[in-house]
Amino acid sequence: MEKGKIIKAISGFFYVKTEKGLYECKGRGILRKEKIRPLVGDMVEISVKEGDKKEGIVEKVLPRKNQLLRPEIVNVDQVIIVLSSKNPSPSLMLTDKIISLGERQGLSVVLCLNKADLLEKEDLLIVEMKKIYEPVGYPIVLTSTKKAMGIEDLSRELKGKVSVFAGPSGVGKSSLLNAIKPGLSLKTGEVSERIQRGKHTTRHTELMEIWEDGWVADTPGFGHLDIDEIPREDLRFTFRDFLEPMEECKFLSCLHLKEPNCGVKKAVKEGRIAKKRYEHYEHFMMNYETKPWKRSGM
Ligand SMILES: Nc1nc2c(ncn2[C@@H]2O[C@H](COP(=O)(O)OP(=O)(O)OP(=O)(O)O)[C@@H](O)[C@H]2O)c(=O)[nH]1
Ligand SMILES: [Mg+2]
Ligand SMILES: [Zn+2]
Repeated sequence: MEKGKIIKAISGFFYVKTEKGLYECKGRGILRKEKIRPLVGDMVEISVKEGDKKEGIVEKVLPRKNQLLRPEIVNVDQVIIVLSSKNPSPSLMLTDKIISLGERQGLSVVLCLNKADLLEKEDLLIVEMKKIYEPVGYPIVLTSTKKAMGIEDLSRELKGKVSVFAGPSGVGKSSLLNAIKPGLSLKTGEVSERIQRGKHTTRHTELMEIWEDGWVADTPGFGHLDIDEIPREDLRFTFRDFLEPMEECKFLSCLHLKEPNCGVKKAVKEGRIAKKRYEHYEHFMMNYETKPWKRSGM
């Protein structure tokens, strides 16, 4: 039996990296029966087929540390949220969604604002994002693959961790990885002029060991994310900037919406919580309310 890590999964095949090299594997039938679907990032045990073709069978999936649904990957330490400053323009609402989903899985979060070459250095967008996210504790790295800017800074954030690049199609996730490690030669694609959206060039999540102590996953871009996998009552705990002000709420059960004597709303008023962050929280909470059938067990 060999131990390894699934780095890619394509149409029923799992590519498992072991100390003895890369094996193309099928899953053992029992896994399907037990409803265990091996995923990229999984540590697995494989039995190796005889012969020199480097084929095997995934026999066992070891316990997972965490799991993201979109992009689908397990056992990561950190999410790098990649946004582009233009073409397509960034959505801070989507950013806050990814942050909450990441926080829920215990991941650290780094924001990467790519295509910085399309902005002035002190563009309002940069100023706004720094003002909102840096005080919460999320670093923002400005990058441009066209001007080879910020690539070192981004590389530094990746050292010693398993990171997943997440963000819309066309923001430059694969381009950034190519800039960080030119040998990767990942496929990149144009952004559609007409609708200002990427063309979903990357089709599969792939984990790459870019240094001895750093793994990174390139992933397909997504347009839409559901926050509903977080129970509504728990969403407040995924807003890190709410945690301290929350201690002043009169009610432990306070959801920071219409309740009296709410520490979070007070902090928003006093500027200790960014208004945008609170607005997004409120928006997410209202959206759960309009979709009651999605709530637990219904
Ligand atoms: N101006 C500018 N364009 C960039 C930069 N980085 C990437 N691009 C362009 O943006 C387009 C999309 O890049 P990709 O790397 O394919 O984007 P992606 O995020 O991997 O997209 P998907 O795989 O579809 O999710 C390409 O045309 C790149 O040349 C940048 O820093 N500045
Ligand atoms: Mg890509
Ligand atoms: Zn409150």
